[in-house]
Amino acid sequence: MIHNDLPAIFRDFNPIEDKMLQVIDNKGKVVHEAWMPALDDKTIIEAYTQMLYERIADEMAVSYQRQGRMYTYTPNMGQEAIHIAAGMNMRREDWMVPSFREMGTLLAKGATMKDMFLFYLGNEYGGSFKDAHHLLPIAISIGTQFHHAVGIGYSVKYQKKDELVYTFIGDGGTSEGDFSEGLNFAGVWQVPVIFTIQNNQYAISVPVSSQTNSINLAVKSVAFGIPGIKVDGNDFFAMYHAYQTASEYARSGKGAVLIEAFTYRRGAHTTSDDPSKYRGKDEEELWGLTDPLIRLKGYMQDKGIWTIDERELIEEYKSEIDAQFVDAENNKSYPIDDIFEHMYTDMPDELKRQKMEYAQFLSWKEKRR
Ligand SMILES: Cc1ncc(C[n+]2csc(CCOP(=O)(O)OP(=O)(O)O)c2C)c(N)n1
Ligand SMILES: [Mg+2]
Repeated sequence: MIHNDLPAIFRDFNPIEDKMLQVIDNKGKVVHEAWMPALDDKTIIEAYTQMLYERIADEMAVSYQRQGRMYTYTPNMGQEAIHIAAGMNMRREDWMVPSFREMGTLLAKGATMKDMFLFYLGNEYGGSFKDAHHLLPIAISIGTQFHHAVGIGYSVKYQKKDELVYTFIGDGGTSEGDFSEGLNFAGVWQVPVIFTIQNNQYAISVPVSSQTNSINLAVKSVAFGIPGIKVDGNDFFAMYHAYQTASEYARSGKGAVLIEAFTYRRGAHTTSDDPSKYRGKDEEELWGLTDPLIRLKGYMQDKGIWTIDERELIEEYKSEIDAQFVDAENNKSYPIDDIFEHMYTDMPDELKRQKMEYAQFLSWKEKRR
């Protein structure tokens, strides 16, 4: 049962009525003052610079892949408002259980671009985020992270710890069994988990209209008895407000929340994908007008609080990110054990066999040199 003293936004934006929480329009003008989160100018500027950093890092990652210096990469362009709003609401003790398209949130949680690059370079050190606190590895198998998230949520609640769990999934991921299993578990046990569906309109080439017959994705929360809300995912203020309210709700012991962040994947699914095969330029241009960076900058310019030389800042970011990439490129080796350990306390025989086979393969390769 959903608690009666539900925060107002969950009533005012009831997903059954297909309403969407929005604070600013495409130009950054405030259209719903009532939902504007109380943030000082410094925090707003900080949010924009974090979004800009993620955008630049993303562009550079695509470029390294195109230069043949990195393997497949999953671009984040267009989804930065979600990532940074989530990151800014997370406390050190909160858990982040990622999917694979939340780079800005990972950075906010203490991962570095070097960690990200190592992951995309196929290095076992990448993606384990050993130096970040309460950050789980990237989950490529769609939906699996939901089980980990609710398991941690259960443990946190059982131990009466003041910790929240944030987890992410894509629109396509909502068709996986793990999605429903995770939400059902969260509803039954009222675990402190904040689920975000990044509805970026596509699962590779499959549009969300072919993914579900529901009026939206937030409405799926109703069946599991947890509050849900659809939010303009390209509106930093709306996302911030949603995360702030959801985290207060979950922290007060009332259980989980489902947020559908309505957004658009402006780039390709991965660097091996060509979106022009399944969507038109017109659609891309229309969504381009809702870009989260343009909107937040519009807001700051209207208010006269954006005085930084952006070109200079971008150059600064670029050289810092490039240094981290070169560092990752030069950090190629890792112990073979790292590939096979960390999953089981006692390694099963099948894994032991694979490890031996791989060691033999490496020594065969070495001899051929
Ligand atoms: C269990 C599983 N099935 C299939 C895939 C291949 N796959 C990788 S990404 C993807 C689409 C995911 O779409 P969505 O959930 O909308 O997330 P997005 O990529 O748009 O962020 C698929 C089918 C996978 N990684 N895992
Ligand atoms: Mg998607």
